[in-house]
Order: sequence, then C-alpha cells, then structure tokens
Amino acid sequence: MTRLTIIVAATLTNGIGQNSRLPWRLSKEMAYFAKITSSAPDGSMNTVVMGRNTWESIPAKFKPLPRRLNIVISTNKQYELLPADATVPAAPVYLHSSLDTALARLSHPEKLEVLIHRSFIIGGASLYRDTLALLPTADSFVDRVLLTRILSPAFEQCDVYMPDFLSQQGSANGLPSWRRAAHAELQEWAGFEVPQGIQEEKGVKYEFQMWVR
Ligand code: FOL
Repeated sequence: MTRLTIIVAATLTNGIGQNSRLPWRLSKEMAYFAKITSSAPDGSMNTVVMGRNTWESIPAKFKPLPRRLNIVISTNKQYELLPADATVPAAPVYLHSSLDTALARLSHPEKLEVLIHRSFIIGGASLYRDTLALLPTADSFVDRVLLTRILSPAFEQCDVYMPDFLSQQGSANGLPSWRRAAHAELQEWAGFEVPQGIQEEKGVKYEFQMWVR
C-alpha cells in the first residue's frame, strides 16, 4: 500500500492558481513546502508527483526539485521534458503518461533506483482530483493533506481550484472522513518545528494545517 500525501496552498474557496502560476509569493510558506517535501532519512528520498502544468510552472532554476524524485504526468505521449538546467543539482525525473503507471511504479520499489520515504502529490487541480478519488482498497491511497489555508485576502482572481476535499466526506462514496490533526501531530509527522496559528507574510494571512483520514 502506497500512502500518498497531498500538499497544497489554497484559499478559503480552494483557489490554488492564477494565470498558470501561484496567486501569491510567500517565501516562508514555500520554504515549508521545500522542507517538508525534502526531509527524508539518510539513504532515502521523497517523491513529488505532479501534473504537466505544475511542472511547467516551476521556475527553471528550481527544477527538477532538488533532493526529491520528481514524477511528471502528461497524457500527451509526445510530451518531452526539457533538458535540466545545468545549474540545478541533479535530481531524478520520471515522465509517465498516466497516473496509474506512475502509482504502479511507486508501489514497486524494485523498479526505482532510490529508496523512497514518502510520496507527495504536489498538484495541480486535476491530479488532486484524481488522487483524492482513489479508494482505500486500491494499492495507492491519499490518507493525508498538508493544507496551507490562505485566510486573507480572498484572492478572488484565482482561475484554478482544487476539489473541496472536506465536502467529499462520508461513507456514501466508500471513503473515510477527514479529521483535522492537532498541531503537535503535524510537527511530529514533519519532524521539525512548524509555526502554529495564523502566519502573516506580505499582508497575506495563512495557517499550516494537516488533515488525515
Ligand atoms: N504546497 C504549498 N504548501 N505551497 C505551495 O506553494 C505549493 N506549490 C505547489 C504545490 N504544493 C504547494 C506547486 N507549485 C515550487 C514552485 C511552484 C510549486 C511548487 C514548488 C518551487 O520552486 N519550489 C522550490 C523552492 C523554491 C524557493 O525556495 O523559492 C523547492 O525546492 O521546493
């Protein structure tokens, strides 16, 4: 069983993007993303699984995301990854033409050249939707969401939204319901101190949350 963790920063109405990029630039929030997705015991690595639009949205100087196994999904079989920027420390990148084959590879560690610690789904909207719909009986399942809730301003100009995972609750669809973990549980899982309560950067208020099911 591959447990998957979604990591996302989203407004109160679930806005996550605007004009093919993040609607905000919050350096401490981004540092949290980088730290939590990179932290792995010696000799292992985490994976970051992303859709093609998300891959293209990452600045050239940060991709492939260093110290992580990058997996990019594009259903366009002609799609090619551009050669890596030589200034970025080499990190492995795999290109897959479906979520199924990407997840199958993750659940067969012998097919990977590195030892995997945790796997993160880093977006965008369609990958969040597809992975949230996986059933607990499948061999991959999203059991955790690291949500940075952007509280204000509203960022009403967003043009990409993540699915409202908290409203997809209940046993009707065969999925267990979500529970917000206490801050101590988030820190314990992260393995480092995470700022608690409402954070403010450049006039933007947000909060680090962890949800589990
Ligand atoms: N989750 C959270 N909490 N915040 C985000 O901004 C976020 N962004 C994405 C997915 N989940 C998220 C997708 N977008 C980079 C850029 C865009 C992006 C994800 C990552 C990026 O360049 N990351 C670098 C750090 C760059 C820096 O320090 O400014 C990295 O090494 O992770």
